[in-house]
Amino acid sequence: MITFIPLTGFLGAGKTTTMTAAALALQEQGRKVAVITNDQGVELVDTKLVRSQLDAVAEVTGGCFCCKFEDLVEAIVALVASDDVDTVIAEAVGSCTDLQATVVRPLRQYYGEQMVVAPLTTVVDPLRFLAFDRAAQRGEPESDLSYLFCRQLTEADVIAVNKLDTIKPDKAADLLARLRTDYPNAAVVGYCATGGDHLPELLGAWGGQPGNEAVDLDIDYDRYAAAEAQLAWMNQELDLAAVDGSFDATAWARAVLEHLSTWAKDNDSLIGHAKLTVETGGEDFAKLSVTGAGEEPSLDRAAQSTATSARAVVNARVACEPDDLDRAVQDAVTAADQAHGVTSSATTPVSFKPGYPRPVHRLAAAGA
Ligand SMILES: Nc1nc2c(ncn2[C@@H]2O[C@H](COP(=O)(O)OP(=O)(O)OP(=O)(O)O)[C@@H](O)[C@H]2O)c(=O)[nH]1
Ligand SMILES: [Mg+2]
Repeated sequence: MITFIPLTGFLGAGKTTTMTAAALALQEQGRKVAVITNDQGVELVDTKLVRSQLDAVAEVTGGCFCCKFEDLVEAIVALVASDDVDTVIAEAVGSCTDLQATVVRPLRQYYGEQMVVAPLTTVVDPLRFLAFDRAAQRGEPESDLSYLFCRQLTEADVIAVNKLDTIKPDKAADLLARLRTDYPNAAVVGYCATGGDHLPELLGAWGGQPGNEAVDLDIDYDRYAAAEAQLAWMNQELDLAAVDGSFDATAWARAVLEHLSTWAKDNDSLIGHAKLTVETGGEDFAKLSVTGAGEEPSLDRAAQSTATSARAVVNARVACEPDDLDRAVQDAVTAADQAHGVTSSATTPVSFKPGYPRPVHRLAAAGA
């Protein structure tokens, strides 16, 4: 019997970081853990980063778990068969919701003899929560993105409040208390995936009872689809070459994301998550992210050496029109090229908007 641990949560909340940290911690305890990343595109920054830290990694690409349910099952089966795995942690696309009905229940119902499905865990960035909350306090009508964010919280069996290092301890305590009151069906855990603080509490919560197993989520698919479609989606590859000698790939990546972050702030466009890897040859690569308009990029991995040539991959979800995101990234790349002595050429286009979510299965709670 294997254990399957499903993670959901808004873009950039820290699902990949949590999944990796949890996998390493569980491996220390003697478990054999694999992870599954998931995105609409095929060239995933998340997969690249996780593969540098873990052996057993699979990806479901070209759609979310609910629309690619059979691909998810195939990925689990293949991991278990080839790597002798006993635990699989999987992160859903950050703009996805209704996973109790479309993924968790179908897995329990159709594959319950082969796997135990752990409580559905929604990873939350406290600053994102507080930003949506401030808009509500100001009396603004609930945006579709805020609606989506709220559905992800409502269906959680475990609310995993990550990035506790980014807010003051008294604010963190208030937030956890408030979430416990507002979402009484969920176990609420605060932790820090990058530093590891309180991670054991999250692992412990995965052994608990799923409080929302028997509850149907009240969800309006038109609003959910509208929220998903607000976020243009980019997966772009670029070939980079130094104009003269070599260049600093980490600094180039930082310049691209800084430029994009500033553009998003000036245009009042929410950044869900913009992430970038730059491979400089062999196993060496840089990876940076930005998860809010106007925010500084965070460095997840620096390149070890300067490069004469490199290959970059950009994955971005930003609330704007796809053409605008294309132009913004192009401008950001041009600025970074000029600042760091690089010529670059994009080898793949372009941004798009995701279609209407059409889950393969959608099961009501037993007895509902
Ligand atoms: N300060 C801080 N940053 C964190 C923490 N956990 C994750 N991050 C950073 O947040 C950024 C996004 O993290 P990811 O793990 O990629 O987030 P995600 O939810 O998988 O993002 P998507 O898959 O794009 O939805 C990265 O730069 C991480 O390093 C944390 O505990 N503290
Ligand atoms: Mg991720």
